[in-house]
Amino acid sequence: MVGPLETYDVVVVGGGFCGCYSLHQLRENGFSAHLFEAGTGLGGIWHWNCYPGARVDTEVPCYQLTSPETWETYRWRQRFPGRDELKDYFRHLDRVWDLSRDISYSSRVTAMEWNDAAHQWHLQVNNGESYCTARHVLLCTGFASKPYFPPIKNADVFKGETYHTSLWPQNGVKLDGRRVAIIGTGASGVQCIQEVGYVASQMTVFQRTPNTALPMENPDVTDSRREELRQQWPEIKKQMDLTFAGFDYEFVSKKAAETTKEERMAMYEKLFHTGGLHFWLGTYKDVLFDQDLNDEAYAFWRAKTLKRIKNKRAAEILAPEIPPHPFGTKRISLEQGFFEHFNKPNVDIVNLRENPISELVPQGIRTADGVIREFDVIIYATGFDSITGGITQMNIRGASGQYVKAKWDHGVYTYLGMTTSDFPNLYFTYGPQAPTAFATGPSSAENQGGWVIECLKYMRQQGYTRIEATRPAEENWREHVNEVANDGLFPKAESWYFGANIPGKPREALNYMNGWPEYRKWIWDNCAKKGYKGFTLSKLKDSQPV
Ligand code: NA7
Repeated sequence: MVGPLETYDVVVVGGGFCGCYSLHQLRENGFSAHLFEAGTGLGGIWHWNCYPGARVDTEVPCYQLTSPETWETYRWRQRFPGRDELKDYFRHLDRVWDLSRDISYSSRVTAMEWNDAAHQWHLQVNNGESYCTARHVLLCTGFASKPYFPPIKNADVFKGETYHTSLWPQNGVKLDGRRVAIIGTGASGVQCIQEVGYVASQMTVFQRTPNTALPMENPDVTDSRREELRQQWPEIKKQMDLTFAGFDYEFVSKKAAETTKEERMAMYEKLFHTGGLHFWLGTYKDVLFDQDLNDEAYAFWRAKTLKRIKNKRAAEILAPEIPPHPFGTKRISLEQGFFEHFNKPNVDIVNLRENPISELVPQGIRTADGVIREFDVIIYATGFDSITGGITQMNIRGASGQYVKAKWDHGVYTYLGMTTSDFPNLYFTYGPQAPTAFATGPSSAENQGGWVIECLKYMRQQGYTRIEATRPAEENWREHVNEVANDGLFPKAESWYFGANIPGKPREALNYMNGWPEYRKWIWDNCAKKGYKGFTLSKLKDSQPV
């Protein structure tokens, strides 16, 4: 634990990909930096997400940082690494970069206040257990650090055990032979269900919206494949820089509308069997813009999926004839045997659209039809106050005395998805109005963390001690982000991409949906290379610039 009023050039909050990368780069560039991490270890979401089956949906080698000293010596074991492998990767980063010497673990930044006289942030850790100051603060709190519990009536009367997937006990939970309810079928729900389904004596899934999950296809990375990837990595990296989502594959260059149905079916067949997210982010781009083409892609997915579900009632709930939303406009998950679980006699599914949960009772869950189902364990796989929650929950007070939460209560305003006016010298990565939903931790770390560090170097070189986004710049950025997001089928879905998963949250675009190459033009060509256009820079008299 650092002592009271320790002063740093930069405080980094959060020890996931963005935090690790930024801490290392800051130190390499001569800044004094310290990282506060609420968990007991590195990994960010991969520290907290230790529920059964937790696994990343981005494939190796794209899901890694690109500094040679980190990838040259790491041996990935699976195409889509599981949680233990990801934690192991973070231990590797720690070893290679000696990160922990500048990290305080079990240390949550609970409040921050800007001191305009000193051009400094004053930070409070663990509700006043310790304090420090920093000229700059970089929030690397990720897009999913504030878990969401839906307001279920009498939630506290249940006598069994309840868990949220993202707050899962690090030493595990006994589920073998127990009666388990799982609420939610997003990415976490699907992964959890397909593991719990093997061990629970009875598993009931409470689904609100079907998940058009795609087959993961997750072979081990053989020695020869690993060697092949190592040799191809410099080329793969170049390719990743050119793609929409920072993967090593891209949307098909041809428009679906210019193809025959036979061509499209052949393409869909190939993409579907490639596994991963290819059928979503490697398909024809106009599928996400044209309703007829989109319906066709859904019908393809449905036909494939129905073949796997023998139980007719479950099939209609999991893969209904009418799509719940245009295909691909909510986050698609990857699955491994998920649908087959619903063929088992001890697995049931409740369609919450027809039969919502009315309340919890001591022995389990009562649904609107009056039926009580009894459970030993209830698992909330109900997601997060995504993208903004990790920032707004921190009590951050800006130059005018207002809190970020209050500023964003009726709509998010950021400049370039990394800063917000009235909060000088505050930066965030993997957050609102950035490519977040179609990005990965590593791509956000290097693109956005890299930009922030260049900005700090520029300020140091020029003697600036304060930088603040202007209001017009963030108004323009907000307008652009919303304009791009509303062009296509995405707004038709009730998704966290638009804040729709949290009751009362403003409905607006929380992601920049034009992909990394366009985003990079904005942050570099239209801003940094123009002397940080859209920002006001100033100097503190008699101050040592950092
Ligand atoms: P998600 O993807 O937000 O999924 C949350 C799930 O919980 C989803 O199925 C929701 O249904 C369901 N949910 C939310 N509120 C309720 C209520 N009130 N009643 C019933 N069901 C509810 O979170 P995950 O943790 O799975 O994944 C987060 C991201 O991590 C994921 O997108 C990947 O990027 C990785 P809904 O669909 O809203 O009807």
